[in-house]
Amino acid sequence: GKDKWPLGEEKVWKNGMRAVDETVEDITKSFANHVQTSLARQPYNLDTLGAYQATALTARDDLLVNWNKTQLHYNRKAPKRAYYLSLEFLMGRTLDNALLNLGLKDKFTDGIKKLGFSIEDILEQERDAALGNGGLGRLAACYLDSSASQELPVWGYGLRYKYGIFQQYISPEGNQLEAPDPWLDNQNPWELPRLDVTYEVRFYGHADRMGDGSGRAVWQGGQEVLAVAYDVMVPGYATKNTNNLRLWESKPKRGFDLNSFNAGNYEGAVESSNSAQAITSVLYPNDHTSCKFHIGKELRLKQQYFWTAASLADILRRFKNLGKPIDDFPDYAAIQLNDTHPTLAIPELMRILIDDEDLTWDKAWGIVTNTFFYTNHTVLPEALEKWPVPLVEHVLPRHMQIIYDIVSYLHPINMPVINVCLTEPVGVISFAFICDELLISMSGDDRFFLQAVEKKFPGDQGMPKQVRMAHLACIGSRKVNGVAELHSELVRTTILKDFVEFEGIEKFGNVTNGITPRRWLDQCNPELSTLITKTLKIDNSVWLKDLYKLEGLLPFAEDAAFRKQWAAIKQRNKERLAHYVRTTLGLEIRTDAMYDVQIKRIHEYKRQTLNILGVIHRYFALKKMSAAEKKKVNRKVVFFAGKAAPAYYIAKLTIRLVVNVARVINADPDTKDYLQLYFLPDYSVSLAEVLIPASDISQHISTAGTEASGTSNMKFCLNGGLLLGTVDGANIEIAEEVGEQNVFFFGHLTPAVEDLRYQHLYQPVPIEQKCPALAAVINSIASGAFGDASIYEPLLNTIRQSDYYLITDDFDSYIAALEMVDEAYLDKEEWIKKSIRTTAKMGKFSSDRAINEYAESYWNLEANPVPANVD
Ligand code: GLS
Repeated sequence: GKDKWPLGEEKVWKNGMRAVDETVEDITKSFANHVQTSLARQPYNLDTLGAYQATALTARDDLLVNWNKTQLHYNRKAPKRAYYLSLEFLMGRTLDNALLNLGLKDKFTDGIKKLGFSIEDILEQERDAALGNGGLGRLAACYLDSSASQELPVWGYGLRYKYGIFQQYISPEGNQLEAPDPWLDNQNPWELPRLDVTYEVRFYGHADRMGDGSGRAVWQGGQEVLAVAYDVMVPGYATKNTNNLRLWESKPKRGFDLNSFNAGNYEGAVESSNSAQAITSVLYPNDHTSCKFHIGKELRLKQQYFWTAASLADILRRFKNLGKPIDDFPDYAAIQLNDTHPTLAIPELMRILIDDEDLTWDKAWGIVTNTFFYTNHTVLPEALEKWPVPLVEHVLPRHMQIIYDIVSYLHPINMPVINVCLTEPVGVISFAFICDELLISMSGDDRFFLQAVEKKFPGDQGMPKQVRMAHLACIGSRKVNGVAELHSELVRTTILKDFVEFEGIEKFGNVTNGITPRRWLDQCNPELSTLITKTLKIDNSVWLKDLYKLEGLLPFAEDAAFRKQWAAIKQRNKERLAHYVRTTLGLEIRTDAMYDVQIKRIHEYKRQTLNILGVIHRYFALKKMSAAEKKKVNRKVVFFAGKAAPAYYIAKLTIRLVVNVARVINADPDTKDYLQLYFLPDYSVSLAEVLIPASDISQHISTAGTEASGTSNMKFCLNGGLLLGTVDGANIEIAEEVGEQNVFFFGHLTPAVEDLRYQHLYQPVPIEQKCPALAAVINSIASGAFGDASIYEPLLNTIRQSDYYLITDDFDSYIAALEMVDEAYLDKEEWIKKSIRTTAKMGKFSSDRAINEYAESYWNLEANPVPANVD
């Protein structure tokens, strides 16, 4: 009886309900209507931005029709749902994806043309939603797309940052400059404010145990802020199912503090409101949430708790509406922790179950450990999140009690052992190490914090213990997984080794990452998508939902006419990229060259340094060649793009080196016809969509064992770009699928890495001796070939000294691999065959496959299509 029409006549209601636009005329009517009413503008002076807004509002109405039906259907059926908690959702643009998933792209294109605009121009107006740093946030976005497309009831929960990832500018000297990204300034048609859905979230105060042996406590006082929901529709591809991404915004609980105001303290009154708003104001710009950069960032801890508390409250409210006993909670909700950022959800659910729901500890722990699932995304030791105990105690006193209780509950006898596992003194990563980094790379805030800590706890001893979030996430979850086979094995054998022993190997699995073929092939490479559909002779909605169907392309590698079309599309994609560079940067780049691309966050472990040193090596080799010799070489354009964390000094120096090498090379008449180099500023999802389809070869060259998976490697290969990489992350599984003859591998393997690092420290060999080719390159930089040499000293020293990332060990094999790439490219027909075969074998890397693995093996979740006739 709950969903009866509220008042009046059913027929009248039904008549008034909007349907998804079906005809071109429906679309143009809705567009004109939005111009007139929602935008309050006149058609005669409508600019392209206005046209984008009207288009977006029209598409949004269509999404909302399906979104409402999905809610209704799920409310009636009450299936188990999964919740994906991610601090980052790197969505990029929405309009094109919405039109594709709705199946309305052609009709919108027509209608918009009739109204005097072009769909391409309109799509270009949209600003990226860049609420993420890189791979981890983009993975979350791909998983949302796949969940809806696979008709799985999966809801996302995140934060509605006012500022997304910073915008990157490059100064004339080659320095990265950061500017804020106020992405909401032009209004965001893709979100629905739900001002009625709010929760109160508490910080600080005090937690008093009841003292009745129940373990319960009362937490009160402190600061209370309000979480307000904003909903973002997530349409599935070729289905009505439209899921929801709920983002929280923080607001003061009371507009402002009336008491302070009446006492004449106006500033004090406004301050509390500012401090509440600050919580969701900015995305932290660090990939690999490194404790080096985060140490003691109270605001980040508050972000994490604010978001997990609001999300859990919302999930529990939805569950309670079902009227089931609390013990059944894990049958109705699976909560996926995307990295350790939402780990506080574990003590938070314990708190609710014990303090509010009055459950025994055993019962509560049983529910918690059947509800959560944890995905680890990195094994880099400096990137594992840790929070100082005094800080957690201060901000979340009740949660700190619960964390201690978890420790003693699990292993009352072995408590000291586990205690060391869950919390550890900072001294384990030596204070001196952190300090060294600080002197060069920390921002002011962090330095003050550390100085204060150092004053309070001089030296290494007695530093505050830290809560290790990966350990807490692991013990509080039903299952734990890594994101590629090698990485999952490293999780089991390194960072969570002790837990495998305690809890059994069955708890630890692998789900290799995936990417959505809708955005990363159909949308970004429409010509290739059309060719594939024509060639496979099946509807694109078939292969875009079952990517293994691409195998049908294999025989066409032998078909010369097909190869010609394949190559022509790559060529046009290069021209599209060249056009982008011309119009945005005013630079002319050749299109009759091999395009070699490395685009990702700038990080030492990803080794952009290896790439730029390789470029310099090639440059000097070219300089030595005669004109006749040069004619035989492969023309090449090398592209870099990526942001550096604002406090990551070495990464910023790497950008500076690339920019200055580019300046020299691109201006050198001896070589510029054979080698060009570009650093494209402000890397984003939208820029990736232009770069990836144009690439012949892309570089994924992390030190073995450091890149958990990588996902852009999959995107390049899906678009027929070949892969040059190390035996790391998902590169390995890509090679397994496409065949080793179609990838270019080089470098030392994971098991060798530790010994090599040891040798660097205790049996160092001078670079001149170990790797003369590299020494020559380094010396050229050090002698000023690319501008003021002293600037690059700290960067060069990372290689000359401990060379933690094995540049000196891998350089020669890297150069050899580049030469193999050149050789292979000279045989054009063979190269195109490799390209076709690569695309054909990428079925495994659809995020549909990955999300189904989570649904089946982890969440126990079933597909639940919204029927055609819900109303
Ligand atoms: C990351 C890893 O570094 C990537 O290798 C991985 O593809 C991605 C998604 O699983 O997660 N971990 C991280 O902290 N940032 C990433 O991009």
